[in-house]
Amino acid sequence: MLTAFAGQPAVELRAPDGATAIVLLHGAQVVSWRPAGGSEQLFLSGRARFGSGASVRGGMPVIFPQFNERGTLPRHGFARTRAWQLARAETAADDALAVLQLADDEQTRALWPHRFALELTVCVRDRRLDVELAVSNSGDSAFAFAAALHTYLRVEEVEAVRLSGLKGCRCEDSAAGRSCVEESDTLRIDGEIDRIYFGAAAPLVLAEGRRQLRIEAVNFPDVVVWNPGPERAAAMADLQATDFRRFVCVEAALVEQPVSLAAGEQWWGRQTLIV
Ligand code: TA6
Repeated sequence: MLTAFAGQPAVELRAPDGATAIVLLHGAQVVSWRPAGGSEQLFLSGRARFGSGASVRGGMPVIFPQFNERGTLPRHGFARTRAWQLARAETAADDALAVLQLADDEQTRALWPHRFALELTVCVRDRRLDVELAVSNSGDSAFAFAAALHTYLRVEEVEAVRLSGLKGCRCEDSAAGRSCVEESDTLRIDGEIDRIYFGAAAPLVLAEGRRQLRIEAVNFPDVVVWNPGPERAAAMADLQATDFRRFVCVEAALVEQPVSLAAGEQWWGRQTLIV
């Protein structure tokens, strides 16, 4: 159902079992997910900026075709700052889903000279959220891209969180500027963290007290874990100083080896969250 969220066009998904999600057309950004019988699972900053050209701080920004500053495009590419089209929204017997689309136009081609079509499918049911990104090359020459679902997971207190499933993964510690290998079974977030874990195969589990969130990904080989910590958060205009305590980003990502798509080819990747 089309609705408004923070004054912006959005689609609200409501499964028959009570699970809900809200997706902004701007950026095709999921900004809310409540599993059936549960509470909000995504963090959205009270100081988030909305509207034309904005990157909305929180929810699940879609990163495409560039990750962070690994290229010449604006940081994290342009998909998160563009208006997408709602192609379809429907409620079935046991789920609700929406499909949003973005295609190249003069502005994207001025930044990145390729013809593409993106489709984001968001599906809620019971205690799970599935988000699938499909990328098609609609032009006549190949292109390579990076992508991520930059998920802001809401937590009560970030220092109480434990993230498991990354042990043994090679990583790049962007905050410290060095390569690393994850040694711990359960990662704690006790300050700024900005790491890319490569080839993370296992499902991850984010635990906080008795709450557990399972994070699965298909075709997103990398995982980014980010929290700005107190100093960086204080310097960010679209976060309150203490907000770094209320989230950790665990991102399904395709960073180390961009995917190359020949003309007419398609790729897809999916992230599933289950409480
Ligand atoms: O995914 C982690 C990261 O790339 C960090 O380096 C951090 O700066 C963050 O994304 C947020 O980026 P943004 O452009 O949304 O401020």
